[in-house]
Amino acid sequence: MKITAIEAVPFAIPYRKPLRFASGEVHVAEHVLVRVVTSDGVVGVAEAPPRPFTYGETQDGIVAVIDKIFAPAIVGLTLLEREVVTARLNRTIGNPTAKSAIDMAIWDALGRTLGLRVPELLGGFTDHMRVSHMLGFDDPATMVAEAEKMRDTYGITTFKVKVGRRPIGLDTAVVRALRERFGDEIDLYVDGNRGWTASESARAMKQMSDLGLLFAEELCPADDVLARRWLVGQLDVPFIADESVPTPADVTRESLAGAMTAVSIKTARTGFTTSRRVHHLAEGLGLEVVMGNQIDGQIGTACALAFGSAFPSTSRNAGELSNFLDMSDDLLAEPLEIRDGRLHTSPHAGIGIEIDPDKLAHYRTDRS
Ligand code: MUC
Ligand code: MG
Repeated sequence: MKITAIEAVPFAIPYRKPLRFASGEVHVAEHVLVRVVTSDGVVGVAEAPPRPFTYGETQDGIVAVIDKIFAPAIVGLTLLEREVVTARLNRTIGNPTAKSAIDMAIWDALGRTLGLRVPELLGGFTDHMRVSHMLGFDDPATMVAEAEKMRDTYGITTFKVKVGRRPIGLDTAVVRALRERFGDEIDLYVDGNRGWTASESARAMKQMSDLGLLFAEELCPADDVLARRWLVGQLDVPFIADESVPTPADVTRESLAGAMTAVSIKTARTGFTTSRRVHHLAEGLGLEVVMGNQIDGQIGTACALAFGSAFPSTSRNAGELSNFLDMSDDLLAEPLEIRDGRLHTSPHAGIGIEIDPDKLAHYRTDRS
């Protein structure tokens, strides 16, 4: 069970269509595959998605921090020393997705070594999650057509609509068009990625007050401290904090400040070990939970599903588990399949995924 190597392999897979939102856009999945190799010959895998507009990480930076700092600090530990791993990773500031991919690949290797499934090692609450699809910026007709395709093809009936553009009517028109097209058939919530001010957010939420939204997410910056508290205090739906709470301490701070009433747990940024801490904190503070999407590929989605299915609060709401559908290809030997609006956890040990070696050889960018 000794960790003998940690490998960071950059790869690039184009999106069929880019995802656009208030803080950025993604055209190509330039992620890093992380492999944890053990003395028993077991290999655990996970992926790190660099999101410079959210965490400041880049693909090159993730490879460098793993090769130069994290791998030397962790090789030689066993798979059971996960808290030692976490403590050593946390000696370095930032780099959340690089740390998380290492953590999750270690859990994967542990599950494979023991012949046990990670969802059950984590909590084992259920074997599936309902799926929520994230709709990026476009005009109302195109976004309605995408929702229609997702519902007809995959049975998805929960949609997170990206908002935060100016004028606010651009986005409120989209949400209204979706509600008018689908009526009560679908659930809707909105995510502003800090694009609006607090007063714009308040106005937009008033304009949409008849549209039955489930949540509002990160509509304005948490750094607008008093304005954000003012906004959250007047909303009649839970306000999800996402990129403003990358650590458990941030969740505590923002909750005590009245700046959030729900939390997005993203395994891409808190792995399994720290996501467990965020989950327990949310339970203690009484925050509603949504499993978020870091614009993950299928590897990252399998990780979010493994964690989300493990607990009641993380599996209650639909999880954001479908944006890999916008990618032109992926690395898994057996692709994830969304059916009847649900994803089921893998029956296999560990996270339950296998990398297709031919696909990896094709998409990796560190070898010509
Ligand atoms: C989301 O929920 O915000 C877009 C930016 C980011 O950090 O994550 C995605 C999705
Ligand atoms: Mg968000």
